[in-house]
Amino acid sequence: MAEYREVQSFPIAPRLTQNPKPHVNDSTYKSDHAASLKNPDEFWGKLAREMLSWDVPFRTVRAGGFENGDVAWFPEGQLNASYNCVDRWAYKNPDKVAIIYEADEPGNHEEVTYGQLLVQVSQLANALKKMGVKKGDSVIIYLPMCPQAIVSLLACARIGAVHSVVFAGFSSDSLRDRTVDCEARVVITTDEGKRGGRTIATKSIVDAALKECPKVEHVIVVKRTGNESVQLQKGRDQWWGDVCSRERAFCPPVPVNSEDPLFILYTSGSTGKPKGVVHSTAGYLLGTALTVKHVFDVHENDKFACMADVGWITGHSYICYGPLMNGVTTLVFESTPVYPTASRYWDVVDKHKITQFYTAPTSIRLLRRLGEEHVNKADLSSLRVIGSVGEPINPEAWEWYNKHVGREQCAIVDTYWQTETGSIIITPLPGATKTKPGSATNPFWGIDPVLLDPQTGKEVTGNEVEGVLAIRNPWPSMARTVFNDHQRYLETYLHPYRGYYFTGDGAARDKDGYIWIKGRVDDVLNVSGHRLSTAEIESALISHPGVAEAAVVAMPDETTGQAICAYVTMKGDYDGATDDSLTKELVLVIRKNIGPFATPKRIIVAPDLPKTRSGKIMRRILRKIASNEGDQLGDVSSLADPSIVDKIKELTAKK
Ligand code: 6R9
Repeated sequence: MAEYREVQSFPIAPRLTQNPKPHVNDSTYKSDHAASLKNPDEFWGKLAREMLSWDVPFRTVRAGGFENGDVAWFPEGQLNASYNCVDRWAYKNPDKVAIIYEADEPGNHEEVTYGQLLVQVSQLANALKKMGVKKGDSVIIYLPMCPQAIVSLLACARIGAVHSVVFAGFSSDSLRDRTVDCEARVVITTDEGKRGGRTIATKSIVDAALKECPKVEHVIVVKRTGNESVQLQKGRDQWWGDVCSRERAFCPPVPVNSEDPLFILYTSGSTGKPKGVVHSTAGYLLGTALTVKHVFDVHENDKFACMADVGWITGHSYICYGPLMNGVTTLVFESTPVYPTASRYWDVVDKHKITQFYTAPTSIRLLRRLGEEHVNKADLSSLRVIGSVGEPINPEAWEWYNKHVGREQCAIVDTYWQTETGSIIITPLPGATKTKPGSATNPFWGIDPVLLDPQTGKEVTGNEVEGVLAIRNPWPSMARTVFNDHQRYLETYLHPYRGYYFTGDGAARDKDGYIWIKGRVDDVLNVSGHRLSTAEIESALISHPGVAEAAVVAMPDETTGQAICAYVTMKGDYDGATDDSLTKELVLVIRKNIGPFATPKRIIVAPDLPKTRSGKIMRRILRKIASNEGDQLGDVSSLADPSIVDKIKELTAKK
């Protein structure tokens, strides 16, 4: 624990001691957190009435629990997510900007007001209805960053349909699997995408995927580049513009039950098959609304910029739902931090006078490496709160972020959460929490985190201790199930340690009770904040005809946090490619099966893998070797063939 002891602690940021006054201070944080655990019904009941608009009020605040995985919040209530995100603000102030769309090419930006958003959402919702989409049906959204992505989410929500966004970096195979799994009949995509000056052939990826999705009847295509070679398939595909312009500009929102699903989002777990995490409506909206308001200290005229992609949970909660639930302006950013130059983020903040900025440590590390001159020339005085998410942020990156982006004036919030938690669960609050670089600090309201001994499952109490991170009590925005596989939900989250939600992360509590997240304790990798399962990558590798076995482990990487290192052995009779071209083939296999973002940094062809006598691959040993800790392997004599360790070390050392 020594490493957590002597770090510098930062006081409340100067800009948070001025106007507007922050919503929360140290004493209100503490008393509200205590109240949220002591009287959850009263605490959450009040907030749900204040922050959500209900068609039918709820009577019960909480029902069910962890034992059967039947958690329900506000169960008798009915509401509509798109009404809550759009109509409320459109009626009050139709000209207020809801979305700023910053296109890939600088200089191209568009604004969508709340009034316009209501029309666009309504038209698409009407079109979906005409295609036969009903309450409870799933719709696949395979869109790069564009305002239509937000419109699509909300249009589904408006008619009670369940959206399932597939990140537009996924391959056609991944898209196919997800489309089949959630039984979608409609897919929304673009002709092509634009990112960092490159063109992405989204429509042709959809076409390839749909060859094996017999249930899909309709594809709606947003015209992004207008490339004429992109073809529409007759009877199946239609342009977004054509589909929407035919429709009436108002669609009545369909009230759904609090517990009806709002969306499915696939995420990687410790087995090869991605899980369709299901979020419900009311609890999720409350969690995202409340965290945007308090974790980012959002006020009425703020402009919120979350640089994630809408294909991940961060985009769902902090580009779409959370900011719109607060009626503020949200940024949809199509480009990358380095296009056309490494000052792109800062130019955007400066140009739109962004007040909250939210990104991942991997981008911060990249920009730090590229030099201060890019950030120093921008006027960033509009910023008040800057956030980090996705992986542990190392203190050097935190301090750079604080100094060069926050200019030592802004609150830095290192926010810990997961696809499954729906919204932020461990985080500083800008007006309340003294921060320590690298620590996500304290639980948000309603969250009761504990550290468990991984062997005994007993709570590790007191300070200066470590364990696996679990949550003692249900909270409104937690995922309710895994689509079509409730058993897997129970086995993954609720049954490993009975009575707790298990996060899959290890954590430490320091002398002041602050929480430090240490990373996954399961077979999940975190590359640039993207979650990947080792089993998923291994099964892709094994699909190559020559590969006999594959073992994938993480290796540390200065920019991406972790990088993928794959060890493979070839079948005895394989006489195909040489090492070099084989590596290329294997990269292609992974790109096809998963997507380019899952490309390994290293692929090492080995004569064998370290195995126990019962034939289990010892990934622990490979992990050490890949992390350059090959001298700390301990006793390897129990391996089936201990001599393989030295051979693998040698191969790994060779670049
Ligand atoms: C929101 C999101 C979840 C995993 C999670 C953990 C890691 C996220 C973090 C963090 C340390 C933070 N993680 N935020 N680790 N500090 N502030 O990223 O969701 O893609 O599901 O990933 O990311 O390991 O378990 P998701």
